[in-house]
Amino acid sequence: MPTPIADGTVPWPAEYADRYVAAGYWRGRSLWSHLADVVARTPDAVALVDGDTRFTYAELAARAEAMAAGLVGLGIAPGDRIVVQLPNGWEIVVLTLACLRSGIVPVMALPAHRRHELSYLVDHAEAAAIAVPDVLRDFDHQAMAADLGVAHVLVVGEPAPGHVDLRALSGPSWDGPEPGSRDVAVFLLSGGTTGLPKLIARTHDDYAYNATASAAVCGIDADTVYLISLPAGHNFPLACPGILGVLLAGGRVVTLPSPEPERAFATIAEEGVTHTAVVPAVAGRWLEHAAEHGPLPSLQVLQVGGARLADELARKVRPVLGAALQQVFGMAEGLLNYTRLDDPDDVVCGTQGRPLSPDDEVRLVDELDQDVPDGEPGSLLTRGPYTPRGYYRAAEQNARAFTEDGWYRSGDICRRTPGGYLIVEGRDKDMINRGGEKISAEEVENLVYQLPAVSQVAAVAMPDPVMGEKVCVYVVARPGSTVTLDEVRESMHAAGVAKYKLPERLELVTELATTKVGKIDKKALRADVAARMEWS
Ligand code: OOB
Repeated sequence: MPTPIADGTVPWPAEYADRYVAAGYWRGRSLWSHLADVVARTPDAVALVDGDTRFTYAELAARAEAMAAGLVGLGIAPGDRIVVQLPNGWEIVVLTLACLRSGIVPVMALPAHRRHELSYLVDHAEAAAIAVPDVLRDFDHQAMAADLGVAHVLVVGEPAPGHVDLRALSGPSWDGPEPGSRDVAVFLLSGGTTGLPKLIARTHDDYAYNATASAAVCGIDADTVYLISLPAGHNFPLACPGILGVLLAGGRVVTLPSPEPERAFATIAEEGVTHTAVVPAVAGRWLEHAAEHGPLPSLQVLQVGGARLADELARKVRPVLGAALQQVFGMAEGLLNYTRLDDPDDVVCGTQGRPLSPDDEVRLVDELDQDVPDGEPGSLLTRGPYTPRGYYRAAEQNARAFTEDGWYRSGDICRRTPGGYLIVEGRDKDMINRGGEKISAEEVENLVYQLPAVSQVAAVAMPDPVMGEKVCVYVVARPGSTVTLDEVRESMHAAGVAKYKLPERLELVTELATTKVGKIDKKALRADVAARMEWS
């Protein structure tokens, strides 16, 4: 029997929960029940578009209910976990909704993940099942999944013997109870600062608020056509407002497997897409594409977040794409900041927004956790109605990542403007942000230490004009040995690590600079690699 989820979560203290209920943020209902309202109101409106596949709200709900029945029929019980590793398409939407209906909890992995990441997720979540594509971009996900020791492998595509065809999965109608509003709705993955990723348990109450309040500040309604092209397992395209926020507002979700500009522009034009979300690296590519091929007439709002958007790029969005920019500074752990659609240009282009909820608490503090004055950079701490108080089954990490009174230490260094907007200046967490994908330096270092010739290693961010940052490793080799970038990449690849985490530069050095207290001086290494790149 898997551990009951409630044994591994850190609930909000009762006084806060009561306050969030009283303020109307927590509505005491499951995400499914909110969707059911929309289905009842507009059963024939188109809810979901994936290429030639189009589902109305009634069809989408019927599919999700049938899939929920099929999952339960396989013996997967409410409260069990499914690791979801599907590319964008109707299947991931239906599976997620089937989970929200049944109380089975999806663990949102990414298509880029490999054996190293997935085996950890399967173990840590004690997953009963995994959902994968068959072969995607020449990689055999189904074969990988078969080796993970999970009871059920659900496949989009031709299932191998013993595996289940997810698309055909349905069961005799099942009318089990909906999950409770304080139950966990989804597990998101943390951005990665520790050796192993952490799971973030988002409840129905908090995630419904996250999605609906986000939809409100993005101007989402029944006329919205929202394109999802970032991996749907990320919080941003899933619920900020993303798939869930748009469906709960009665709008239309259009999915694409990637934000590649040619196809994205064609889809936006064909489907009359009004809103979409991208990371800065994609915004840059779209701006280049639009400069050559023209703007996107239907697009009203381009949300950009996940990494710092350069002010120069921000200023180009309106004139080049013809859409309003909305900056989003968010985290899977909760807190979301948005610029508002009626904010003046200098706010929209020069800040990363302000908190979504009146009850988001944000502190900017110095090394001693003392508040810094407005205008000064400080480390961001937060609590609020959609920011859980701890990671799932991670007591040791929680002691570091959360203060005793429940503030989440985001590791982001921000300044606050007099108007209450945040500007992200940097970070004090050991993470590399490669085009919005977060890579833990510690995780990379642990993997590089597997090479016998490595005596010492430090992974740091190096600047990259397209991705923003990439991974560079500084390596001290053992006496008489040497280490190459190819060897490092090959060994990580052989360990089944996601490709985006592989270092893209290696500096062989005789020693690593240290700080006064004897820690590796990563700041000095980041400055060193930036300088080396300028010269080369
Ligand atoms: C989003 O979520 P995560 O969990 O992948 O990453 C969170 C981290 C933040 O702590 C910050 O370091 C960075 O990503 N970040 C930004 C940013 N948005 C996120 N840094 C600078 N400027 C921004 N606009 O990335 C995420 C979750 C929900 C909505 C949007 C993004």
